Order: sequence, then structure tokens, then C-alpha cells
Amino acid sequence: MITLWLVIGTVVMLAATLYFIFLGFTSAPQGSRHFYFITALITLIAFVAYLSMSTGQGVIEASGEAPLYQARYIDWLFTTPLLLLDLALLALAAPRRRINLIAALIGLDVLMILIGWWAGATASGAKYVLWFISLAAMVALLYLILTQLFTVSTERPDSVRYIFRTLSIYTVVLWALYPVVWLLGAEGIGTFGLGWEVFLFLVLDILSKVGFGFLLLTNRPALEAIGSGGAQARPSRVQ
Ligand code: RET
Repeated sequence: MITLWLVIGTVVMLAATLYFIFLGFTSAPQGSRHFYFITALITLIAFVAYLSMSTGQGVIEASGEAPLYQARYIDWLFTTPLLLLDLALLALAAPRRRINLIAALIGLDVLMILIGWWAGATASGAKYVLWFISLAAMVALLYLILTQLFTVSTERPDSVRYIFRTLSIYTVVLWALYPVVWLLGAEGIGTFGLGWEVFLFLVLDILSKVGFGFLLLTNRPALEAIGSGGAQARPSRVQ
């Protein structure tokens, strides 16, 4: 069963990547193409990770312990910053002026994944301390999205602000479920087994990457507004 879930992940991520690239070439409004490529890169990385896990290569089997899916953490290490980049580029009219905010978001995110990875590789009870530190980084990061990014997004046109806020709430809810699955699953206290864990991470990964990308890239009004606003905000633009 586990292999089946991983193969499904591989196929879904590949299909989504091809679809997002196709959309990027055929129907991206001018000035918004970068969103298509960032989002396709997210599913492409996940495709490679799922492919390696389904062929048994991205996994470390330690005797007497649940296998550690290293590829999962490598995937998250790169894809979560890219998801945050999508959100930040939606919220910010002039991203260069808020580079500190973007760095803080990505810094907390990388910390969250690396400490979570370390927790996953730890056999002793110390893993729960690491889990908690990783969780604290996640809470700080989600808080920054809901406060700072929300505030700056008020400067964006209505359609852009709307999709930014929808995707932010969507992200906050889905991301908050990852530590729960981890804690209850095979890596944590083991309320459910590895099969369920792999399945639930698959569902979360599909929603937070493919669902996210689909909602963003099929929203033409918002992408057109971004394109016409220009990558460099023009002073004459009515805010
Ligand atoms: C871990 C365990 C340690 C505590 C926390 C975690 C959070 C992981 C998250 C992952 C998000 C992944 C996404 C992937 C796909 O796009 C590492 C599970 C807080 C939030 C969104």
C-alpha cells in the first residue's frame, strides 16, 4: 500500500508540473509568468522526491525503527520557501523594499524543516523537544504571514489581495496539520502506522502544492492585475 501512495504522489506531481508549465507558456498574463515557473518548480521537486521514495532510495531503514523518509525533508526544505515566495510576491508590490521580511519568513521556514528533520532522525525522547522547537518556528512564521504580509497586501488591487488572503488562510490551515500527522504517526508517538502517515502526508502535499498552484494559476483576474501593475510599481498607479 505504501508504495502505491508514493507512486500516486509521483504521478500527480509530474502531471501538475507539466500542466503548470503548459499554462505558463499558453495562458500566463504578461508580467505574471514567474508565478507559473515558481509553482511548477515546487511540484517538480516533489515529483523527484516521490519518485525516489517510491523506488526505495530516499529512505533510510534503521533496525527496530520506523524508516526515515529523507527525501521528504529535502523536498520540504526547498518547496516550502518557494511556496512562501509565491505568497510574498502576491502580497508585496515592491518585494525588494521588504527583503528583510522575506528573509525572516524563509529563515524561520528553513529552521522549521531542518529541526523537524533532526527530530525525525532522533530516536530518544529528545525528538519531542526538537519537534516543539520546530513547531515554534512554524507558529512564528505563520504569525508573520497573518500580520505583516496581510498588512502590506492592503496596498494591492482587490483581486490580488483576495487571492493572497485566500491562499494564506489555506496555507496556514494545511501547514498546521503537518506537525500533527508527524506527532501522531510513525515518527512520533505512533497512534497510527507508517501506511497512514504516508497517505496523510500525500494528501497534505497534494493540497498544499497542487491545490495551491491550481488556485493561484487559474486566477486570471489577479494575475492580469499583477501583470498590468508591473513588476516595478509605477508611481502613477492608484493604490
Ligand atoms: C514537521 C515536524 C516537526 C514540527 C513541524 C513540522 C512541520 C512541517 C511542515 C511542512 C510543510 C510542508 C509542505 C510541503 C508541501 O508543499 C517537520 C512535520 C512544525 C509545516 C507545505
